[in-house]
Amino acid sequence: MIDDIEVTRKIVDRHFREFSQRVENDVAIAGAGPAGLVAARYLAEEGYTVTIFERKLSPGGGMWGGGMGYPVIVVQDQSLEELHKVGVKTEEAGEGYHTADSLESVAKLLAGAIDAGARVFNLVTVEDVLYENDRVNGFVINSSPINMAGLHVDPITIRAKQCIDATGHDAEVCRIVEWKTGSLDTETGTIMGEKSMCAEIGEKTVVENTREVFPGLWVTGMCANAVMGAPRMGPIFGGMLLSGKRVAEEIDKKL
Ligand code: 48F
Repeated sequence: MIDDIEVTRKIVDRHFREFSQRVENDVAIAGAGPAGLVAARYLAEEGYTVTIFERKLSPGGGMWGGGMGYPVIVVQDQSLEELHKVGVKTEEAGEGYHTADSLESVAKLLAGAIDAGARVFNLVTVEDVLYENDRVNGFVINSSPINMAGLHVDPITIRAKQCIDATGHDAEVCRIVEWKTGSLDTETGTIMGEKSMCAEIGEKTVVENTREVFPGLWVTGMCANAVMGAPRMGPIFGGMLLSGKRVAEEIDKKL
């Protein structure tokens, strides 16, 4: 016999047990796009407690839709390994390009992060940072449905030794930190703003721009280019994957 109340109890018990284990983390990541997922996998593989908070129901960010909704992504020779490591099948397309199914890519990057031990909480929006000892020391989070409805409900807070802004084009966490502290470690001290499409430059700079922009706060993926004033790139994802790897390597040196 199935007791509906037992089903409820099992969900509530497990969720709050797991959530309670993640209120103190080694690394917290805002956004489960490709950069955040790759960073989470590498850091979790090193044995760190890593939690991703993703605003939407589905992790994966801009990768699901490939280019203009055609579910195919492109990567270059240098980043091919990052897809193969999680078992994504790729097709050689000539001149150093490779293609992959965008749905398979998201599914396997997500599975790779979870299998390595990272925890993803979806439907959670990072709306501020925990600011302690002159550094970012965690995230202030709220339920996305509460946030989207504009309800006046106070958020809750989680702590992390290092925090990553992987929120993509909008650089949402950096925007909050810029607004509330008045300064980021960029050329201008502010968010410099994403530039128009140029994959040739954007794919390189997204890796170079992956770094700590405020004590305790790192940027990865499209957020790194948005903060540093570098170009966007289209549905070519090598830079996102390599940026996720880079932020994990840099944070590993700090922890
Ligand atoms: O946008 P997104 O995929 O960022 P990314 O990992 O990759 C960029 C590419 O998809 C693409 C591109 C490729 O060349 O340029 O745009 O840098 O994923 C960002 C994720 O962050 C979530 C958002 O829903 C998405 O899944 N997100 C954004 N703001 C918040 C957030 C927030 N405040 N709290 C939690 N999640």
